[in-house]
Amino acid sequence: MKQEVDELAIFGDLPAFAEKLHVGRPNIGNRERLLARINDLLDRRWLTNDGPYVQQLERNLADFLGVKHCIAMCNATVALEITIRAADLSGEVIIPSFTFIATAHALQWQKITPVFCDIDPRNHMIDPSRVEELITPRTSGIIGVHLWGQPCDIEALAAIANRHKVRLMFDAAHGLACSHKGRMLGSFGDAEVFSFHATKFFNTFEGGAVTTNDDELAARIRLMKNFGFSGYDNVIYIGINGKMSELSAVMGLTSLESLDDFVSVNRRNYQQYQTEMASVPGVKMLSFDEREQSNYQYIVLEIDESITRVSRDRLLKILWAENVIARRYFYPGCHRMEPYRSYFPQARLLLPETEKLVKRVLVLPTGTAVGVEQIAAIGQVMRLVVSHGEEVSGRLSAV
Ligand code: T4K
Repeated sequence: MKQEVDELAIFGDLPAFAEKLHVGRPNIGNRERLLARINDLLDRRWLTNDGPYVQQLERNLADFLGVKHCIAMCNATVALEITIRAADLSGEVIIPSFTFIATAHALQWQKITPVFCDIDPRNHMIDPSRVEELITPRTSGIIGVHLWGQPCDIEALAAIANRHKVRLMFDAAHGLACSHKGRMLGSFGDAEVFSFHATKFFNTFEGGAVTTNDDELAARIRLMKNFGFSGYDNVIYIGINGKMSELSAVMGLTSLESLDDFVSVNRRNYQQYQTEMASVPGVKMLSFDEREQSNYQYIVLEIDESITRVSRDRLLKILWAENVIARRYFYPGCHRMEPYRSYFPQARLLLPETEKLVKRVLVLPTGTAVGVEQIAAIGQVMRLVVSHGEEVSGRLSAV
């Protein structure tokens, strides 16, 4: 015990814990270039409504992703809503329950029923072998979610969508700069939707984009995100305000220039975490496929409580008390949140893998605000708590 007490004393002095380490701390590009662009947009007095910086960002992103159309938006939730409407989805749409609530809300907001599908426990994503049994005459589409920046089973979902003549879209909120079979996410299915929220690998403060190779769909989405205006004084469609501002666009253009730096810091952090977590019993870390391009933005652990001597939730509290603001994404699953919990009280019976996974996952901080020494310190805390359980955890923190 003496050694642990000594280690505990060291923890108190570690700079890593002097301030909070959050999951989701934004990656920020070159400040001078960003401020110069902000000055420029102020000088031009063109702040929003398809301004030159938004157009530039759309072109640069479309080139980067190898897709015909990129339509920048105010956030991914509105982008999902608009795309769902532009693609004429109705009735029921199959999605995973293990996702951020926005995937489900974007449907329900439009009175379309999200039908929750179970996940493959190996990669946490929608399990294509469970999709087909959920298809009914009311099914109009499938939305796969590329969780943690990893592609879901695109080919299997495309085969099902083709067979049943339903739309296939992807929630690619986590997926910028990630590839599938060497091709960037962004041009699969009928359309893909990215989030550029502050917490994402690439951010525009708030923001998002729809990408598609479908000319007609792109044209409808463009109209819908601008109230349905087709030129001055002429509205030809029902629309909403989904526009991205110039301020967001300059943040995006600046972030794009730093993308390689963001990836290399995240990859370094990921490798450091791999080393640390290899020696934490009962903890498995999700790995990225090194043959593909990844943004390494999510450090995702699965905690096996039958091996660790503390529960996942106790571990989370201890980490918080130690200023490591880890998260239980996407606990407890959309099906256990309102209104879905009330609408589908039996949904959990069809989601056994989701039910297990939401109790196991813990996401740790990474990104350009996190350094390797801090990760090493997190590793030390995890090793101590997990191997000595309550005995040590009571001393580590007052939670
Ligand atoms: N689909 C999927 C699969 C998604 O994950 C998301 C969003 C969407 C769709 C919808 O995209 P958007 O409409 O947002 O573009 C956060 C984000 O707000 C949300 O965008 C994201 N997913 C989700 C996974 O995470 P919360 O409720 O966890 O946010 P919050 O405020 O707790 O912040 C998360 C962490 O980030 C905290 O530890 C604090 C830190 N943080 C946050 C902000 C905003 C910072 O350090 N700086 C910041 O500026 O949802």
